[in-house]
Amino acid sequence: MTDTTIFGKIIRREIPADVVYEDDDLIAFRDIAPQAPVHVLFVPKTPIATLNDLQAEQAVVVGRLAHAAAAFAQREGFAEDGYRLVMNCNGDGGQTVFQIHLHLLAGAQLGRFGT
Ligand code: IU
Repeated sequence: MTDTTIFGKIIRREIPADVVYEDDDLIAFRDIAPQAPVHVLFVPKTPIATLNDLQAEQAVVVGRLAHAAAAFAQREGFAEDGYRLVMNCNGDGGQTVFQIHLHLLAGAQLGRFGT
């Protein structure tokens, strides 16, 4: 199945993005509307609309996103200072693009989260 979202277009290079990492399983690029000095999205190449659609046998997909984000933080030198990983799900979670993705936020003392 093909990812029909904007992120699918980025994966297929149909639209540009500031790609910072890619491998067979995922792509990572800078968010166009950054919410922190560093704001990178880690997106699997497997189409999965929301976390609610993640099957047990696909759980490793999310693990790969987290591992790639941690590796990026270490490469970029801010792993020790810290960072935040966020996944939004559906309306109340604030999800706007329906291909699962992990937000990496860093580069400043982040505020507490919630409503
Ligand atoms: P959300 O978790 O679905 O709300 O996050 C979607 C993110 O995708 C959001 O932070 C947007 O700024 C970002 N984004 C992007 O980086 N490039 C795009 O072309 C589009 C959205 I559309």
